[in-house]
Amino acid sequence: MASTNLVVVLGDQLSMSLSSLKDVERADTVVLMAEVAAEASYVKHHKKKIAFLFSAMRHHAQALEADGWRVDYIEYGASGNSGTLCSEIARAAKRWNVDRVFMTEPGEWRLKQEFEALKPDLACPLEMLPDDRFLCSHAEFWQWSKGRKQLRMEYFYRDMRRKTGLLMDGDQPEGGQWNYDQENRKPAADDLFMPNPPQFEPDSITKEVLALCEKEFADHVGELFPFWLGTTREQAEQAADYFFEQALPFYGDYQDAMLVGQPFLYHSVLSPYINCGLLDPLQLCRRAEEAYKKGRAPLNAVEGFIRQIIGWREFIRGIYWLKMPEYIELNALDAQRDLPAFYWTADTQMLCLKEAIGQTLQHAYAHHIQRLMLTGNFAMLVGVAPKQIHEWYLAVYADAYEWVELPNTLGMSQFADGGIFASKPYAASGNYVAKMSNYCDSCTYNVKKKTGPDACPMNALYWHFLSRNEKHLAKNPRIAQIYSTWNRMSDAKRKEYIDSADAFLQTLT
Ligand code: FAD
Ligand code: DLZ
Repeated sequence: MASTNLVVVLGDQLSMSLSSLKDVERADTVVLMAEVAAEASYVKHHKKKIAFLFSAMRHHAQALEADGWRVDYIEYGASGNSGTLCSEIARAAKRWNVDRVFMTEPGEWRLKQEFEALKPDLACPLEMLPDDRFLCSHAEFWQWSKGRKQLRMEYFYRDMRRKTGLLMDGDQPEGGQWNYDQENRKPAADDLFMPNPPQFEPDSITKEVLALCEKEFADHVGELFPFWLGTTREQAEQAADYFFEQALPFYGDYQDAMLVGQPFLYHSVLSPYINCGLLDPLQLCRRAEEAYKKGRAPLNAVEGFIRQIIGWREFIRGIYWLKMPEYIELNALDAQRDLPAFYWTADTQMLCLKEAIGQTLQHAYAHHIQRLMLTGNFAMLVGVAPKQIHEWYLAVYADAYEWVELPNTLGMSQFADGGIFASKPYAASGNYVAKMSNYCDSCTYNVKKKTGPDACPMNALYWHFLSRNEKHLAKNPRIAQIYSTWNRMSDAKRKEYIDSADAFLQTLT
């Protein structure tokens, strides 16, 4: 070999056309992939998430080899596995006596710092390349954000529509509107046909990984079996096919709906595959656009899906890299409560939370409204410390990586960043849950009652949250109206709410 390159491929970089692989020759290159204890345990990730990622990594290594790459794959139990990515890179650089180390930059600030710190310890240069699987580079987002008083996804999204040409009619949005969200708030009827994402039978690689996870991560959250996630690119494509055929047409209408026993509804359940690199987000958007053009899905569904990906997903990543490392420390509402124990067990009488957490423990999945308006809303109402709820979300979902999870949690769901990109807290009482779901119909608590031990706790907690945060929130024009309702109530009524919420909070462990 003339000069030897080591290309490091991380667990969420399972794309064949990664930037780090573009400018090197197969003959001069060793690809390093490593399953390491530090990444599996820096939060105690859901067992299914680790099994999914390790199996997807092993399958990806095979796909790279089939494509002519030489892969040095370090399994979790391999002798000499030092347990961290940095020390595995250092070991491999020595083992292969390489001249240069390349990698596509990691998705998390923490890792980027670790790799920067590794550079002086290596005998050769380490170069991090931009992750071009995203539409918007860090520099572009910084440029977009510069000088803006408010960072709002909607305006960023319009730029991404113009940039990609997705759903554009010349320089105008298809159908005359940029956003059809108003049409996307139908509650689902109990008897609606619900597609279920395809379930994949574990192959021998996955079975081996499942045995490993059962042994090594027994004390981690969540249920390993039944294991149904796809772990190859082909299976991820099958899951996408299924979504486009069965669910996309109704995706818009029922995007905010929730139903007992229905964890997936019309959501795509593609985020685990997108975030680890098995599916290409822009290609998915192009397929959705094609479905609209061929009359197979309505505009509100297709626009909604495309907005989540080129709008929210890109915007959230932009916020993460713009605001880290300070962002993770923010606690604008000074919330200090410990995360309630039932977040780890689903052992609660509140049916909405029992369902959302129960399916999370089972599938490592909950859809957006469950994350935002159930587990997120409740944590904010009771005042959970942002770092604790952040670490919970990062651990429990198969799609969770800090770059996407942190701003969604701290900013969107907890308002812990004081409104860097959300114009108001997503706070809601039981009323919202009753409107968008059928959870309340069979709940122990009565959503129509406002206070007292059998009233839905979220009703009094909602006012407790607003009352105790008045100094932070009362000036926000988007909730001024709610504060005037609160201030028009009699002292006795307000006291009843506060006492009822306090009584509930005292029972919360
Ligand atoms: P769909 O509803 O089918 O949406 C299609 C795709 O759009 C998703 O696959 C995803 O790639 C993208 N998307 C949708 N909403 C968002 C969003 N707000 N931010 C970024 N991408 C989005 N998403 C993650 O990918 N990882 C996380 O760790 C994560 N943590 C979250 C934490 C909280 C508190 C909240 C409120 C949201 C979080 N989200 C996260 C966003 C969203 O809930 C998930 O992307 C979505 O539920 C994934 O399921 P799906 O693939 O069925 O999504
Ligand atoms: C999430 C994760 C896990 C559980 N394990 C590994 C691993 O063993 N090896 C690896 O390269 N990556 C893993 N990852 C993903 C990394 O944590 C990921 O690259 C960062 O979260 C950056 O987004």
